[in-house]
Amino acid sequence: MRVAFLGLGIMGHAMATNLVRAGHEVTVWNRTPGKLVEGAGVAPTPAAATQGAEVVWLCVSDTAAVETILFGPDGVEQSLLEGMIIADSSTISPSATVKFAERVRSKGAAYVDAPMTGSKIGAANGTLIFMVGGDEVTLDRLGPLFAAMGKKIFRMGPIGKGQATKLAMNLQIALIFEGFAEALTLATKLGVDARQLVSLIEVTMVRSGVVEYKAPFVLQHDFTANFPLRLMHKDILLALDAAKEARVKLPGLETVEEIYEMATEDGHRDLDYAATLSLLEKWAGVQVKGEAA
Ligand code: NA7
Repeated sequence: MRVAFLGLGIMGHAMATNLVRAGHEVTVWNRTPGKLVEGAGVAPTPAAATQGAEVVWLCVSDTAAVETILFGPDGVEQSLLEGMIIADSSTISPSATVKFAERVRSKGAAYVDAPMTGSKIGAANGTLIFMVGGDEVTLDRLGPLFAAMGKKIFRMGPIGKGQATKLAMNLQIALIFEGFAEALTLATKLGVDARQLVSLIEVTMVRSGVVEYKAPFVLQHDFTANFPLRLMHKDILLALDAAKEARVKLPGLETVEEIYEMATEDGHRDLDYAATLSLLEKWAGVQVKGEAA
């Protein structure tokens, strides 16, 4: 298929690369020029990338970025034709998604929200899991593209439900990790070996995919960004906004949001969200290591 891929960050670059590898005709665009994908064409603007495309796939930071790319000067809308499909893999506001889709549909184009999970490794290996909102006919047309980038698609309902699901998923990741980080901090302060604690977690009902994935990095204090803290913070704020719109109270997430805010003030925004542990360590006056502090 002819695909315009807009946004070549950690996730987008790997996704566009997998589309090229699967034989699709890809044209890329990135706000900051100079990012390339081997085997793909490069366009100077979103509007130029969209010309002649069957599908426009977005993967950028936030709601404002998606809005600018779609509807700003030189945006996708300038070149949008009937029958085109816009798929958005950024994690953004569900209610804004519905509004964007309505505007796109007024031009006869289709819209799908397709956020994903699987992190940088899943994007590189083509094993992402997509949670999607949109109609089934459109999703069927996108089948070959999903297959090139991921291993599973969950259709969660009409437009916006993919984003709503993603917020509910990341809410859990943030809270589960916070529980793990607080447990490690307390245990270390009380003289328990962190590595031993992790070994115990792994064989009990306390275990989780989040801990399994993060523990090796955390025990080595390796906070290189797999999923940057600034993006998890953005998702927490999106979830709190969505909760406010829907009149839902999320007290646990509200507290965790404050920790992300303080971690940001401490200069950790571009590290992995696991760096929120640093704040707990600072408050407790300990450092979580492989052995008791
Ligand atoms: P990254 O690696 O931070 O990449 C973000 C991308 O978004 C990158 O290409 C940015 O372009 C682009 N971006 C950010 N703001 C804008 C605006 N205003 N206009 C156009 N393009 C913009 O994020 P990931 O790849 O890890 O994640 C992407 C999404 O998937 C995000 O929603 C996650 O929560 C899930 P730049 O190179 O900075 O010019």
